[in-house]
Amino acid sequence: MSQSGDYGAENITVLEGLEAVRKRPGMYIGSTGPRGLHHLVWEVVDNSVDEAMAGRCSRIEVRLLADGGIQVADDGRGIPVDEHPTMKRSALEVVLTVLHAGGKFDNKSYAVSGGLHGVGVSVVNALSSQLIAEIKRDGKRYRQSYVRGVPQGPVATIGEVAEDDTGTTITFWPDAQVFTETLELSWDTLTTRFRETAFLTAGLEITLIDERPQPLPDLGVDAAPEPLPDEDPDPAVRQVTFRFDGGLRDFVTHLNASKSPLHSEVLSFTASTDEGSDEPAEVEVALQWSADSYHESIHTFANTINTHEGGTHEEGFKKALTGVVTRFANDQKLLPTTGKEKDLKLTGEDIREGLTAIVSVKLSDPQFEGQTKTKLGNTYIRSFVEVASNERIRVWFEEHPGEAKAIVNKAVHSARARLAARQARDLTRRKGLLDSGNLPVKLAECRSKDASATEIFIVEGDSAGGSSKMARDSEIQAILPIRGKILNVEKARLGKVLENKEIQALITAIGTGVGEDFDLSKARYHKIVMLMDADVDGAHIRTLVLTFAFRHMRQLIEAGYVYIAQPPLYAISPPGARERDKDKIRYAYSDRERDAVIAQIRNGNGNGDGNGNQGKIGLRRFKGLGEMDPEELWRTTMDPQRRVMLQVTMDDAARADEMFSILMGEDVEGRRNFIVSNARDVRYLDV
Ligand code: 0RA
Repeated sequence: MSQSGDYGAENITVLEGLEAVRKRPGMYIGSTGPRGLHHLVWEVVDNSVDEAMAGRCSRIEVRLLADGGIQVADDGRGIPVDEHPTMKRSALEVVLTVLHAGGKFDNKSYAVSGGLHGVGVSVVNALSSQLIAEIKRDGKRYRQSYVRGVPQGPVATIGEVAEDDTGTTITFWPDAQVFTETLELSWDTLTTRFRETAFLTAGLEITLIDERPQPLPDLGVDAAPEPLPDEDPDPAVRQVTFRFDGGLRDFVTHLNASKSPLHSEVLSFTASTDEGSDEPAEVEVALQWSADSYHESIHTFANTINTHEGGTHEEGFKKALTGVVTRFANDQKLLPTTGKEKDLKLTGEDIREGLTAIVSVKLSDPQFEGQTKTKLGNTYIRSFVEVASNERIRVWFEEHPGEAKAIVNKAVHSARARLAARQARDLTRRKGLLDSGNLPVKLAECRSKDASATEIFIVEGDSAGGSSKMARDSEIQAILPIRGKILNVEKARLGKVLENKEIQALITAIGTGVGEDFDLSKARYHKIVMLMDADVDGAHIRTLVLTFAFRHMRQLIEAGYVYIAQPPLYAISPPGARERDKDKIRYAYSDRERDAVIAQIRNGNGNGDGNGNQGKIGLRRFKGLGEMDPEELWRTTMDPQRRVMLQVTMDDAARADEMFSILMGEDVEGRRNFIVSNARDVRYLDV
């Protein structure tokens, strides 16, 4: 509390507020794990994005500093530094210390705001061991620094700049006392989010620069590890810039990159409520059907926040789409009127088969509902989006009759396939192929029949299946080995998917059924664990299984039943420790961790021999689960008392689905590269 000046009532309130945040960080940022850590970055960047949405900022640069700090710089107007009339302190200090002040302390500044998960930068400040704000405004450069939310002095003028040079730079160091689990930000999580933000804010340029030290090159270990297949061979500073002048149209084109469009032009439009409306809102939509895709992929956003659980904007859009296409089909007499198909009707799902769409709304008072607070609840948005979409899609259909007919024809095909699939499913059901009475032969069942206590490990290949069978606790752990490439579920309808033996085994073992027949209460295990090798094939098959679950067994993910096991990548034994000195072996789950463990042993913090002996450190790399003996697999990965597993969230599943759609094109090389560069990311899937 080195700040000069008196501490009046406001100060006490402020300190109490920050104290509350430090006491219960989870209440403000959800968790103190990796998710909460990333939340800090979103919070700061979203403030700059707000400035961009107000049309006042065109570039944001995010820098991951070598010392663990995160720097977010924008070229907006700069947070005002003049004295706030009631708070008797600079506006900057109010933003950084008063809960919920955010960038919106001056309500007129923004019509809409994305910082809506929106706890405000003051929360970031409270949870940072240090934070420095630098503002360029009115020809001057200002600076103020904080320690755990407490200002270290008033705002200081530290230099001059050109009158038109403005912007805000916030640099913060997440507090190790708060984020005890990890301080490591995931490159892939950050780039995914920033790419999305850039798509949603056309013209905004977002750059991410990673200055963190890369894994140490020479460790002097006895066996220098060859690079993993997913390891960047040139660990230079990573940097990427996202900017999409086409906004949502570019987003749709990106998502459909590996597909064949049914119509070349992306259908897109924007609409806003009338000037002076009580409930001002804007909607932006882009959509395109693909000829060779059989599922729908609708992504919705409210104030740039991904509304994974949908909500009123999605409902309004779907209703309009079904209405317009159905009316067009009827008016143009495109539906069969004779023969055994004369009663064929198009459902919304038929119409959305092969559709990729983005619906983005902006509004001033978004209500977020649902399990993960990612479902938009404002009812007026439903009719606003519906009316706007109705009109604009109808006009596009009238102006593009050829394309419109192709779209309707695709829907008719889908309706036929839906009826055929129902018959196929009935048949499959009659044959009992998906019944739990008919458990797959490859399943090594557990003894307990109490679903809430049991787990099933889905493992890849027979040899991994063998070790995990020996490793497991057969009372509560079942093993289902599945073979290699199960099936490309991207380009197949459910009916076709169900013919696949590996998929059948999976469904039967889980017990819930799929699609319309899904019944969560029939789940035979409450933990469904994917246990795959930490390599490209493992990542591939995990993505396949996740995508299948996302599309056809979604409630399984929503219920939190799906997990990813975390087998270690390395076993490290200190000098002198023999291979079988089990207690002394340390395990590492990433290259960085491997290096940290080795450094620790070298510095004598680990299990040295006490004589300063710098002998050889033993390093084993597990190329696959098959290389671990059963006891080791149990100890590191399967033992409920010791293992760490990632619970798959809808976010992860949606991302896997998206990744999958992009991957499954004909471009095999591009696909391989994508999997390789993302394989590492599975470790952060809970973010
Ligand atoms: C309120 C008013 C004004 C700017 C901002 C907030 C602002 C906040 C942030 C947070 C990160 N970057 C930001 N950039 C700007 C300016 C009002 C005016 O100049 O008229």
